[in-house]
Amino acid sequence: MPHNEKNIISPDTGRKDRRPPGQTVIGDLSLLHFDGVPKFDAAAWRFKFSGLVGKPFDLTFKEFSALPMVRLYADIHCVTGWSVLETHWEGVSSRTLMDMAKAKPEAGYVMIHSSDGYTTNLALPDFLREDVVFAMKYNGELIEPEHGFPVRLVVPGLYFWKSAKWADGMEFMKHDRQGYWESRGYHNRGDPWKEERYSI
Ligand SMILES: Nc1nc2c(c(=O)[nH]1)N[C@H]1C(S)=C(S)[C@@H](COP(=O)(O)O)O[C@H]1N2
Ligand SMILES: [Mo]
Repeated sequence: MPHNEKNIISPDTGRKDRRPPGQTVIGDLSLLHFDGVPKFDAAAWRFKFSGLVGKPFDLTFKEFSALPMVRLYADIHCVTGWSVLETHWEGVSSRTLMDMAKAKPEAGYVMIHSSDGYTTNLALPDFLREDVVFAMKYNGELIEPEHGFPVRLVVPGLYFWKSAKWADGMEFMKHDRQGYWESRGYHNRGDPWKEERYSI
């Protein structure tokens, strides 16, 4: 993996109290997904750019793996009440992929798609925060299959359901649309510092 030497420190790690309201700090990520772990086939895998982009296109696994990588230091907060502090990730910045996408000016939202059928929606200002990374490594190792190998989105500033595992596409949208959990009662945005847990 090429490396542009960039180290990103998630701004929330600079807070005096790094534990958001109602959260309990645990040692490592628990495991949560709505369905099984999708099979990965390096030759067939594609990362897809769709919706309001100049022209829809895909990256192969080889092409994705050759993109410039950054390191991310961040805390993770799950809506079910656990937090993991001091996690290390390595991957492609959302801003790098945004530049490649050439999204149309009317695009205001992005839907992240995953190979297990999972989706999650983000407003572009949240998606383009400096600490949003499509990670390939967690704590120095390739991400384990059940935690999202080969590529998992990490959005430290929002509850962890926004951090789509097995991410394989970005769809740019003019109007917001709800993803898997957002359409099942989770909050549309999910800021842990405001306890935006559920919408019902
Ligand atoms: N593709 C996919 N990504 C997903 C999910 C899922 O079901 N499918 N679950 C989300 C939820 S609700 C949580 S809490 C985290 C859990 O990540 P972990 O299993 O690595 O701890 O993944 C998020 N990303
Ligand atoms: Mo979750």
